[in-house]
Amino acid sequence: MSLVWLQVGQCGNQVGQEWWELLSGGASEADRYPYVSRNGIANAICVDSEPKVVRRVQRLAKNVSFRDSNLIVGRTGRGNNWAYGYSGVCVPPEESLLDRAMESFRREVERRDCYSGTVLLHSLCGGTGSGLGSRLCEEIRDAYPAGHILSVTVAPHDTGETPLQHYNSLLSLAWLQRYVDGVLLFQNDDVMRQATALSEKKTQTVSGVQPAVSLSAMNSHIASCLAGLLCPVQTLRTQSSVSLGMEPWELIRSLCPMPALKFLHTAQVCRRGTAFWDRVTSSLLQTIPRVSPDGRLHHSLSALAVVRSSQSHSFLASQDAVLGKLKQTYRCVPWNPSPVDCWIDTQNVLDPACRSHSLTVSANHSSAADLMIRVTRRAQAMYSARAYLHWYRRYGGEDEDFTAAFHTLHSVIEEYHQLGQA
Ligand SMILES: Nc1nc2c(ncn2[C@@H]2O[C@H](COP(=O)(O)OP(=O)(O)OP(=O)(O)O)[C@@H](O)[C@H]2O)c(=O)[nH]1
Ligand SMILES: [Mg+2]
Repeated sequence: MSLVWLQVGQCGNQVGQEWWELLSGGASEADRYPYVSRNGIANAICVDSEPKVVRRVQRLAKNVSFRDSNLIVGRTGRGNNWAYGYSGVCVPPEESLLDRAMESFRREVERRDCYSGTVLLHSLCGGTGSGLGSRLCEEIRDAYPAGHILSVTVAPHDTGETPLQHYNSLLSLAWLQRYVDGVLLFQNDDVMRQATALSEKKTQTVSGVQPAVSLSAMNSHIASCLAGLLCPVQTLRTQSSVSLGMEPWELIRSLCPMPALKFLHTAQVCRRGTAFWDRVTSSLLQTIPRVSPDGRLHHSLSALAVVRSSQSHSFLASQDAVLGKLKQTYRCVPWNPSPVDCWIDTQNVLDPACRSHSLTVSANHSSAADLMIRVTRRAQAMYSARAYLHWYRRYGGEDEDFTAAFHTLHSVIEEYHQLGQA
């Protein structure tokens, strides 16, 4: 057991809730093992500045329980203000979420045979998820420099959430670039499209009526992508079939070989019945962004395909063709000698009771630069007008935080653009 799972803020905890539901819904003990101890206790810490969501996670969890000392809640939210969440300001001070979270974290690390790293779930623009999430990355990196940090980050809808969403996203993205090793980036507009497509498919066969997609359906899609990538796979088991729970760290090793580029785009297709892998691959490839709004072709540094299916033998027959198609459509850089890694498991943890199969692909992909361009442009326009800055100053936010964050994101954008010029 090597991992600590950390859910921060409303979004982090709600996505986490779907994740625990998925793991409880039929995953074998071996598939749950890196995340749930043999005594049924989740290796997780849940933090939020308001009590409601964490309490719901605890109430709804089936076949999994949480240590009471790892449920860390405050009394009031952080008002969608990154600086409020980051500062750790708390009244009374002894209830500091930051100190309590770090103390629980330390105790969790001590329970590990060998601590290898943290998976952190949070949003980019809520005060707690973005601000406290950023601060926790920094503190954990400082206290446990040898451990990995994999962030699972939800970016807001493109427009219409809060006036502070661009500032918060700017600062959180910059902190992630500095302190974590890999970022599984889910953008709410994209997640909503995918979840809508899935629910249309399901209900067409039942009633032909198109349902509105719920937050829970969106979170369930994110959790399904996470399980596709992070649950144990046969490929990484030892010869005696033991899982060491190395999937999150092997994912980082495979997808983020260069510290300058660490933002990952994930897509997934799950089907029942006989597996036709070329069709599954084509369906998945239809969902990935190929061109940026200013007409640049997207490129990838590396990609990882995870196949989960009782029909994995049929995948072996078409493996070369599938990986070739992924390499071509993700436009992997020519100088990476083995850009597409592939892991296989002989069961589909996403739908274990049925004859089903899934393909999940995560890629270090230049579409992340599109988000960063939107965020930096809008944040820059507000920053030049000095709009809302007093809200950040009130909690210790400084001009330097903003200017350094702009600089960091401009460099990342530039690095992603360079991929296309190789
Ligand atoms: N996909 C998804 N996005 C969510 C969910 N809850 C909130 N968000 C998004 O997260 C952002 C708001 O962050 P929250 O997580 O609600 O905020 P918080 O971390 O609790 O911070 P404060 O409430 O400001 O203290 C917005 O972009 C929302 O669209 C969720 O359950 N699923
Ligand atoms: Mg909140």
